[in-house]
Amino acid sequence: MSDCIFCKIASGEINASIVYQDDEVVAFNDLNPQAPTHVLVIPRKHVSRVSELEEADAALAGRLILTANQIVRDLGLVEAGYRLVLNCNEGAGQSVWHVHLHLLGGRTFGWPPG
Ligand code: DGP
Repeated sequence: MSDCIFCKIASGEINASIVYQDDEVVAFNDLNPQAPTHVLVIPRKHVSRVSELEEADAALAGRLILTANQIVRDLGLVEAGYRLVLNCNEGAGQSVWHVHLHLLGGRTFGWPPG
């Protein structure tokens, strides 16, 4: 989508601190980190919100989680614990309309989340 900031990051039109990318997904550091490690994992395909993922996107949705898992393994964060978050719609705090998986690590997290 031409006016989507995360599509522009995926295409390289806008700079981001990219930690991983392949044909399907891009992972980059969040501009406003909420933890020592805060990476966003996005599909290259534009999907506005997680509720709009369809059956045909099953492998892609799984790829987001597997990519996050690889990043936390590379960073040595698995044992300490980490959190994966998908905010859907404004009521849950979504502010960018392109599916993104938050990967948060490097500190302890409370429950329930705010
Ligand atoms: P959410 O609130 O779940 O929609 O998360 C959106 C996140 O995206 C938020 O943590 C800040 C981050 N973000 C917004 N704009 C940019 C940007 O231009 N670059 C990067 N790296 N992160 C961004």
